[in-house]
Amino acid sequence: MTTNENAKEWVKWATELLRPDEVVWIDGTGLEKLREETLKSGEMIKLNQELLPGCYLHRSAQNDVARSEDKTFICTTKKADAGPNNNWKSPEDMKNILLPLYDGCMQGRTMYVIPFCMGPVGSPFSKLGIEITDSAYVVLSMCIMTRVSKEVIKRLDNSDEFVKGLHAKAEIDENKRYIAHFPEENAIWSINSGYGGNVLLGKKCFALRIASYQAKNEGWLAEHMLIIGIENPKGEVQYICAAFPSACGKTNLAMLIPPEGYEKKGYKVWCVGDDIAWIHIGPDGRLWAINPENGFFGVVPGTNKQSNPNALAAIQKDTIFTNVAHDLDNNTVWWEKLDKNPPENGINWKGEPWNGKTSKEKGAHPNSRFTTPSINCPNISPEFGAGEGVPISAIIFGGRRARVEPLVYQARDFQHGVFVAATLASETTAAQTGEVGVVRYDSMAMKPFCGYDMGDYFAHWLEMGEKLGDKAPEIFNVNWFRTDEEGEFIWPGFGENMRVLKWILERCNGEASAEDTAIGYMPKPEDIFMEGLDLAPEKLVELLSIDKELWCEEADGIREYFNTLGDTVPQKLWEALEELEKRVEIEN
Ligand code: GTP
Ligand code: SPV
Ligand code: MN
Repeated sequence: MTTNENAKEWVKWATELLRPDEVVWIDGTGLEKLREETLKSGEMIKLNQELLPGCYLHRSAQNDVARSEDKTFICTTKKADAGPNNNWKSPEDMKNILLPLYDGCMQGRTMYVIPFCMGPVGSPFSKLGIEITDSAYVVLSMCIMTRVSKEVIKRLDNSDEFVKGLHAKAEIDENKRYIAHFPEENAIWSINSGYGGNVLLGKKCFALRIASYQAKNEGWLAEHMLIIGIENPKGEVQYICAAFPSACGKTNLAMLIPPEGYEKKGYKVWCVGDDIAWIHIGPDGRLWAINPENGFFGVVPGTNKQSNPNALAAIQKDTIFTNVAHDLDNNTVWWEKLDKNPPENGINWKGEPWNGKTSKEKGAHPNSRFTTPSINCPNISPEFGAGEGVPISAIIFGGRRARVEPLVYQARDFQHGVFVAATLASETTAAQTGEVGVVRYDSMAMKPFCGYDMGDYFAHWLEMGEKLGDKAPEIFNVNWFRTDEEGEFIWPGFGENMRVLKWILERCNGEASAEDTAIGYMPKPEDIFMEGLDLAPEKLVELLSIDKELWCEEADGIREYFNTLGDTVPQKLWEALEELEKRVEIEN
C-alpha cells in the first residue's frame, strides 16, 4: 500500500468500478505464491525445473496473440493532437464506451495493484506508474519487465506524478477490445486482451505512447530503439541506438556476438536495451539514453545457438514463454528454428496435441515471446542500470525491405537524418494483427507508438537537432533484409551485422570513407571489412547498389505518405523530399 493520496484515491475509484473480490498490492515479494495460483488456475504451466529453473509456459487466447493496432486509440480533447497517424476518440466518448465494460468486470476475481518504475530507480529520467490488472500473468510479467519493489512504493509515496494504467481481461472478447490512451491525464485503459503489448502497460502504452507525448512537452525523446555499446580492442566503448519496426531485429542486434575475427581482436557488444530508449540532452550537450525496461519481451521463433546465443542463454532460467510449443516428454519448450528436433509428443501454441515431426502446422506462434530479466543476458552492459544513461554516437534506422534500401547509408546531416527516419518503410510482421509482408511507412519505427500527431513529432525531432547542433549524433539507415531472385536474404545478418556497425562507428570517428550518392553517403564494397565472411563479392556490390528507377517510385510513395499526414509535416522535410526527387531523377 502507498501513502500517496492521489494513488489511494484512484485505486479506490477503480475498486468501486471493477468490484473485485479481493485487492492485492504487489511489491515484488511473495511471487512464488502467485505462481502456484497460476498453476492451479491453468494460466501457467511449470516447466522442467532441472532443465529450465524458474521457467513457465503461458498460452494466450487464440484471438489474442499480437498487438491490436486497430483497437488502439489516442484520446485527446482535440482530434488534431492525436494526428492522422492514430485512431482517435474524445476522452469522453471513449470513457462512455469503456466504463460499462469495466463495470463489475472483476467480480469473482482478484484485482492486483502494481506500482512500478520505468528506468533505474532513482534516475532523474525514470518515471513511475501503477498498473491495475486482474491477470496474474500480467503481474508476473510486469515484475520481470519493469522495476517492482518496496523501494518503488516508497518513491511513489512522495511523488506527484504517476501513470495510471487500468487493465482488465474481462471476457477477452475481440469485439470489445480497446487499448485507450489519455495522454492529457497520464492514463491508459486496456480491456478484453491478455497479450503482451496490449496489457503490459509499462511497455508500448506508457514508455512509448504516453512518454512520447510527455517527451515532446518536456524536450526529450521516447523512442522504439535498442541501445548497445560497442567496445573496441582498446577498451573504449561507443554507444549506438537503433530503431527497427516490430520483429525487424532489435533484440538480435542488441545481443549481437561479433564474428570470430572481431572477437579475437577484442571487439565486444554490450546490451543496454533491446526495445525502448528514453533519450535526453545531457550536460555535455550530447544525447544520453536510458533503457526504461528491466526485461526483454522477445520474439522466440528463429532464436537459436547460431542466430542469437545470448538470447538462448538468457532464457534458460526465470523466463515466461508465451505461445510456444510444449514438449510433453521432457516438459520443455520448442519453437520453429530452435533445432531440427521438434517433439513428437507435443502441444502446439493453440493447446492442441501436435507432432512436430509430421505436422505441417507450426508448433509456436510466429509472434510467440519470451519474458526474461535483462540481467539474465550474458552481454548485459555494466551501464544497464546507470541513471544518467549512456552517450549516443550514432542512431540507426532500418526496416525490412526485400528491395530498394541498400545494406547501409549515412544521412548527410541530422536534418537529412530526420527525413531518412521519417520515410522509413518496412514489410509488416506477425508482431501486429493483420496481413504480413505488406510494405508500409513506419516513421522512426514509431508509427504504431507515437502518442501524438506525426508531423508534430517530426518537428520535435528537428528541434532536438537544432538544440544539439554539432553535438548531434550521426544518423544511418540499414537493411538486413534485401532478397535475391529466389527470395533468400542476401546478407547473412545477425553476428555479421557487426561489419556494418564497424563502418558506422568509423564514419562517426572520421576514419572511413564513403561515396556521396543520391540518397546519402554509402560505403564502397572495399570499405566494409569482409575477411572471414563467405559472401560472393558481387553480392556485396548488389547490396550496396541503388536502383534509381525504384527510388523514383520510392519518392512518389513518400510524397503520398506525407500527404496522408496532413499539413503538420515540416517544410524542411518537404524540401528534403524535393532534393531526393531531384537527385534520383537527374542521376537516373
Ligand atoms: P520486437 O520485439 O517486436 O520489437 O522485435 P525486434 O525488433 O526486437 O526483432 P527481433 O530481434 O526479435 O527479430 C525478429 C525476427 O527477425 C526474428 O525472426 C529474427 O530471427 C529475425 N532477424 C533478426 N535479425 C536478423 C538479421 O540480421 N537478418 C535476418 N535475416 N533476420 C533477422
Ligand atoms: C513490438 O511489437 O514492438 C514488441 C512486442 O516489442 S509488444 O510488447 O507486444 O509491443
Ligand atoms: Mn518492439
